[in-house]
Amino acid sequence: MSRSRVVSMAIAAVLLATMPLAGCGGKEEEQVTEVNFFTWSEYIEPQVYEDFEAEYGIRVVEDTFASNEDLLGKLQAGATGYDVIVPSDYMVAMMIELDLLAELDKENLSNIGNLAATFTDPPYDPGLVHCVPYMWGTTGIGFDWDYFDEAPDSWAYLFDPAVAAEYAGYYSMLNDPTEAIGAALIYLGYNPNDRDAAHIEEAKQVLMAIKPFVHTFDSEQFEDLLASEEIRMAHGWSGDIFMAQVDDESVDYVIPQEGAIIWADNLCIPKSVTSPARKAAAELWINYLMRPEVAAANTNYVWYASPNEAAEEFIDPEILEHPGIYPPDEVWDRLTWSEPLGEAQALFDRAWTEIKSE
Ligand code: SPD
Repeated sequence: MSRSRVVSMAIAAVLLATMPLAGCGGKEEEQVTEVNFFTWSEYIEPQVYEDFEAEYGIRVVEDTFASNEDLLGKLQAGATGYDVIVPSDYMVAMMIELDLLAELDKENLSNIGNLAATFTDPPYDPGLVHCVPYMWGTTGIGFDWDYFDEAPDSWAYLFDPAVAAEYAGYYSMLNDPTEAIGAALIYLGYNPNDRDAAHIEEAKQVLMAIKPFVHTFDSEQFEDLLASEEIRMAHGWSGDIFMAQVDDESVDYVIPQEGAIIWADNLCIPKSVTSPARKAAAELWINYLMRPEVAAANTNYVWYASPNEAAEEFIDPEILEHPGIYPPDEVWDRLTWSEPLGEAQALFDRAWTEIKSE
């Protein structure tokens, strides 16, 4: 694309984010100076925020959540201040069903063509009407080689009391019902989306049995706990574990042989964003994140796989060729996407409340 075309698209985008207020005869303009971004912790290269503000004069204000369920709870409780949110696949589907997401204006998303074909028509949002994928990864086991002779490549390391007892007090579980109950279901030989009440009860019992061994249920600091060796093993997300490896090279990550959850996190705009100027600014931010260099800078920082094919030439080869980040075909076959559970969601929620409270 020519430089003048890039500049004119940038000007058009800024104009969109500075629109006449409806009903004011076009005399007053709503100046959008901030985009409120509700996302997972440690999910953006900090320089990206600075570069966006320098280019567009719009500051991105970050707030973080620890699980999809926390995000949903906030929106359902009436939070209206967020302009861009980052739900995972199954949660996008649930939010569409609950009418919580705005439709994206593709006119404002000139970079959408950078996405790999695999990610342009996902089952949770066919045709990317409400979201665009940001990062994807897997959920497995992080560990520290200083305390293992072989990789803990089975969920039994977390869930079989006879095995897990050796790591009592030294491992963490994600503070996330879909992930924790899902992993226990896989350990039991079931699908992580199993809706059978008896199977969910079995998974609950597995988690209750190992609860005394668990150092902490945590989704935001497990990578720091691993790097500092306060824990030796963590149920965790691939990229966060590899970020810990940067600080402590004895940290590693394994996808258990029984299988694991694969997921994609997505950029969406809540339906509560009704001002056209605010929505345009949110789309400006989403479009910026899909620039190849920006998408690559984020992947190079967070160690998660990018759905952005055009970014690949800027992604560190060490990441692109990493089997723990871009799993080979034989591992793909063991991965399962989370799905909305419908009425069985209540069974998961009840089991989780009991696990956390008893
Ligand atoms: N530090 C960013 C972690 C993002 C993890 N999102 C994964 C959700 C899978 N259910």
